[in-house]
Amino acid sequence: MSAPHSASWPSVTPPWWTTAVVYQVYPRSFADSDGDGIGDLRGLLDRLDHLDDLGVDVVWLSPVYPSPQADNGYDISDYTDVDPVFGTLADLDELIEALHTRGMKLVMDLVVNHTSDQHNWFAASRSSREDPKRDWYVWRPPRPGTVGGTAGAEPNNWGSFFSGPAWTWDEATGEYYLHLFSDRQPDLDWDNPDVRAAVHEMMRWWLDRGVDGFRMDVINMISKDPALPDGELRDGGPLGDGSPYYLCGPRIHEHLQEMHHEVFAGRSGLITVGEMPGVSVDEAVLFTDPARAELDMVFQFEHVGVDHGATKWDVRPLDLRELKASLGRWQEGLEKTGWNSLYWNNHDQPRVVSRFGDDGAFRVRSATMLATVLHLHRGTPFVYQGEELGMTNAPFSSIADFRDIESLNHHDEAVAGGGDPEDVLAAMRQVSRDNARTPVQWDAGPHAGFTSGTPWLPLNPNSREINAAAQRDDPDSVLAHYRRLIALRHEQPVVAHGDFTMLLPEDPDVYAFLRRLDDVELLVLGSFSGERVAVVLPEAAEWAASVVLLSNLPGGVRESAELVLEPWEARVLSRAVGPGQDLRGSSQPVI
Ligand code: TEU
Repeated sequence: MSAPHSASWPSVTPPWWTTAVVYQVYPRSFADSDGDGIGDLRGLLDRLDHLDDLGVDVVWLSPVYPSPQADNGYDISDYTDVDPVFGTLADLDELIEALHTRGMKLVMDLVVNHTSDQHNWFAASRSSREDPKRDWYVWRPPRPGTVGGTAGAEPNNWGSFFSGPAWTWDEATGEYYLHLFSDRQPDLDWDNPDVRAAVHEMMRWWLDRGVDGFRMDVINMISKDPALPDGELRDGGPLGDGSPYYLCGPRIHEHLQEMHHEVFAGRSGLITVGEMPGVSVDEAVLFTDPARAELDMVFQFEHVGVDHGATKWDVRPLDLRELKASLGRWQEGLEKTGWNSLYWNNHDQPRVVSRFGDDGAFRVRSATMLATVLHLHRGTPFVYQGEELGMTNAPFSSIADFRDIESLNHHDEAVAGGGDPEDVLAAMRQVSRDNARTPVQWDAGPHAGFTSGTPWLPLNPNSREINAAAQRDDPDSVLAHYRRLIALRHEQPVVAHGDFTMLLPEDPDVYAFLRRLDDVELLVLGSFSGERVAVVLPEAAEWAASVVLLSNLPGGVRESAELVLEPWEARVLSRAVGPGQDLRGSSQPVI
């Protein structure tokens, strides 16, 4: 077999993470060892066999740092310790070692656009205008001619991600502080070199402790336009969209290059991924160009916005053509330089089988189809806990079932603004982040084996049917299919490094593409339909003698030359191509 090559690394061996699969653990909902109803590190340590068995290479751990938990740990009050609700630093050290012993790596969540309002830094900063840490955060006086603390006196009109203005008035010191998320999450001022140095030092401390990299929370928001201009008004309301002034702001590349130099340079075996709402393909190329030494990959948001209307709460039906156009554009844009991450799910997104699949009659089939399509793209796939079991959205019955700050604030705001509470709840059932956060379903027992106590968020009642124990030895399970997909990436260089060509962009039901590396070509087909569909491929004849590498039909691989797909079928075909043939199998030589 020829050595894998890649356009991004033409003359060197591609980095290890180009063939890796990452598994995200949201610790609160993963496994509870002590019966308090909240998952913890010892719970995770007890379940490492599950990850080993799946075959993943990396675990990304959502925040376990001390936190008042206003945003489930994305509000950190101490960057160099572990919250007692999750365990101790010693437990974390044990986790690092246990993962390393099993050949897996650990990625920590780095949340440094903001801290908790309970962080010492913010306590000092808000203590007085003269405090040395005052300018570690973004403080501003009221808008000229207004009285601080009254409506409209905010320094600008930006809205926050979690409803309401992005500014909170501090009566004691007579200024406002900026928070792009909740008022419990004040934004750090990255223009201040002391802030940057403190973050770099903390990151080195974790790497020295043995962690293998970071997933960087909203890292494209750290550089703000220093003028903090008003944004365009949203829907006629008083709040404006500040995103042009804080997404990929003026010093973002400088900050990331400095971070790379201060933290990562001279170390090896690491992985960095920057979470970047609103990032464009062109920006992503810059962030992930190895020659620029910024990040290894980014999480972009375009493909998880295809079913959004004016906001995420206005859900639109999926148009498969839009999804293909988006993911295809990212494949193409990062083909020569840079690298993609691939994901359907994380702790902020509704469950993909409920969102883009059919979580009723075709749950297993559609979950495995979606997994196949995603994992056969070029990039590093991320699996979110429970996705490998085909876990679904939850049937929340009332507002009392929700816990997420974004959902609760949205509900209050929408209902106060005259929205029908039933309509507001209906949208929340579809898109609330709590859908992703119901506890992992380990077995058919009480609380699905997640806890012996009362779970912090109700379990999905379908845990009796959908759980890990039921799937472990079933070759037709979603779990077994994820195992096969992960193995395929490890074993077949074409999956990790092959070129990507989208086919049938206008087909409303079929997702089809080619992958090609040297003399191997794959045809990947996925049906997004509950009916049988014919795949009308001009090149169909060339695939008549191909091998079925992977299928999601019961019984697995089967003979299948006819290009008709069963409901929600996924099929990966493989064929050998001569060196003189181009991607579409014509006899023209490749230039
Ligand atoms: O999320 C970034 C982000 O933009 C979120 O607002 C996300 O897009 C939103 O939930 C979708 O509606 C990160 C974390 O992943 C999220 O859990 C945190 O709440 C947020 O940052 C603040 O740290």
